[in-house]
Amino acid sequence: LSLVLPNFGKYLSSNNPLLNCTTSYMRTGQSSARPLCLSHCGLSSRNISTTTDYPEFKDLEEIKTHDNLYKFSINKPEVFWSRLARSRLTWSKDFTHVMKGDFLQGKMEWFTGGTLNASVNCIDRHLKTHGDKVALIWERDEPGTHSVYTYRKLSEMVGKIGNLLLKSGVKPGDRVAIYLPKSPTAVATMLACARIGAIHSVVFAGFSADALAGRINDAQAETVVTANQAVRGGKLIELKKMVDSAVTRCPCVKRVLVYNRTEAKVPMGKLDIDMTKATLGESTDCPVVQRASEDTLFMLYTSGSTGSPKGITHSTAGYLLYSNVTFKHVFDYRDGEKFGCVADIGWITGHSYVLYGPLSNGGTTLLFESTPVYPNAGRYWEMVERLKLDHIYLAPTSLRLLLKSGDEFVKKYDRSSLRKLGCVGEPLNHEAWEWYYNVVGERRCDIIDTWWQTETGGVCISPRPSELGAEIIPGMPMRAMPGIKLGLYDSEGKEVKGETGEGALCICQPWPGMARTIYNDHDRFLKTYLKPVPGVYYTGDGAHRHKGGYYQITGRMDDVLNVSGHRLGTAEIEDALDDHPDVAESAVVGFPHDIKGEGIYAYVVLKDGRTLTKKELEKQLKALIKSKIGGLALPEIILFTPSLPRTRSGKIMRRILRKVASNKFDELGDTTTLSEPEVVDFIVKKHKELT
Ligand code: 6R9
Repeated sequence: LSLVLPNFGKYLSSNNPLLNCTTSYMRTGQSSARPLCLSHCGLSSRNISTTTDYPEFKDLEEIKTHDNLYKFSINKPEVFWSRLARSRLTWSKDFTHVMKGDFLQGKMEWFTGGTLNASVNCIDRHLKTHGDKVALIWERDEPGTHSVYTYRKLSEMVGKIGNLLLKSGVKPGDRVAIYLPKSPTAVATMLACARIGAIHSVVFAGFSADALAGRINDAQAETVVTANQAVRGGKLIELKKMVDSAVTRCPCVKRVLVYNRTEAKVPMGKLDIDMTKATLGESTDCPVVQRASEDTLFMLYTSGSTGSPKGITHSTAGYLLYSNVTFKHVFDYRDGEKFGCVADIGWITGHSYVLYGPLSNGGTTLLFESTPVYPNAGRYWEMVERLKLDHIYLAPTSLRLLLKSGDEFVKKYDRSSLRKLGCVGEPLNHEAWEWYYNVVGERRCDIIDTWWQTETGGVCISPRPSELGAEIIPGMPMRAMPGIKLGLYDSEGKEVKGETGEGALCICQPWPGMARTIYNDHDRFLKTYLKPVPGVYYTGDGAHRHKGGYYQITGRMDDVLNVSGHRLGTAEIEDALDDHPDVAESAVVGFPHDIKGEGIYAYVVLKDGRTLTKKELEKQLKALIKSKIGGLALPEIILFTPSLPRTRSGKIMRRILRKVASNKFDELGDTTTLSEPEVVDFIVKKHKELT
């Protein structure tokens, strides 16, 4: 039964306590949650207008509502996407084919024959009329400090960095690793890569030197761009030191560009180039390299259930179009508004909704360098008041953290500028939804819970866009985006038909924004996404389809953890633990965590004959994880055990480990068939002592 979809049971909504509230509401109709009729939101939920929202369909009589538009997008994807591509993007050469290939062939191509450049679409085409418009608002870590960058200023920065990259020998198709704090320099470097046809690979600056080295080597990047230091929550992070350490293990690296985020002087070696000095003499005018639609715009590493992180690869035209269109319609972004996505540029959310979506729409986008609690839990709301943000887009984990600090931190600031409240990364639980809607948004703003993935390029499920007054139900992203055909599949790979049901969430039709491959490993791409259910894209998430066809995400079905909205593979953490000379083996699972959504729980088996105390070992294991992956992968609990529960054929029973970690002792099931049933009693006893 589980041949097709391993781990199938993991998705069931009952396994995710954060969801229970909403699920039971959906099932029983009880709870304070009610479908919200948001007609009072006026324009924000207006009916579709083909003159203002989608001018590219104004000659089509059949499109009057969002529902019509959705059906049209699914039935005539080529017309739908080609019209949008021609009107929303600027091409140096028009395309000849809209789409080729399918999921069964394992190769999809969009807009072939066409050429374009992403930096031209994000900057140059706005310069003539909008050169003085603010492109970036940089909210620096230091509270109360921000600066603004116009499109013209950004264009000059991109030109200088582009010329520096060219002069240093970077060629089209080369990979450039970017390990920078969220800053205008980071955005300009990404766009400079796009301008000269290089592929950027941004590595989140919270990852360790080892993690960075792994990503540099996998991409064979010759160029690394970093900063002397980063500043986060008032603390200095020695980025350049990390790069120095990483580069000793990366023979492919030929140059390291260093941006000075702080005054601190750092040692500079023979590969290092001071970016500030080196760009001084460069021209602001950088030649544009036109790219074929399917040329790679960027790659971004993300965790999978096995092996090392995968270099998810995105195309130039398809990705750019998808981030452009979803940005405009999911958030109903209007000209002149300030969009505040607080995600780091090291994640896909930062790529699509800090950079490519907003800038390709000529919008004003926020670069938030700090944390939600620095200097206190009022940081977001003080910033909203000072900058008059129209939109905020954040992770549920930060809402769960902030709501614990009380409403005063929110209420003392004026939030009347806010129009839409978005979130992404993990299920938005009921309590956090209510708080976001009632307290932060004063019951005025739509809550936009968006579901998507690094691999999907942009939002695929979201309550908006939708009809006038359409309900928004707490706890679920609800509606498929235009062009996205969703399906649920059972453990045998058969589609779950009917209005309601539960199963593996799949996308049944290609869309332009989807990842094209895993860098240098197309077989892994096919195996992970296209082979589990032949003919559709397999997301790895489970979902529940409710009445009305609304989707609720129930969580990952594989061994991927979602810790504070960050994806982490259990295998990566186990690899780091197993590197310790005293560790014989380990098994890592997730458990429900109030704030992080999921916490990390490590079961560790030690070798015989070690001399260190458990306390000392625990310290060393944590240090090891920090150095191999980064602080975001630190386990909450490490439980030392003489062995792990296994089946008689030797397979680790992760299901049991998860149940113990979640305190579900009465759901352990029959343990008598295990090879050493007594180990379960030991683990339960130890767990109770530790928690
Ligand atoms: C954009 C992003 C993707 C995974 C995804 C799912 C989880 C994202 C969610 C959500 C419930 C939502 N996820 N949005 N779960 N509700 N609105 O987060 O990309 O880092 O690749 O993570 O995050 O499990 O599969 P990424």
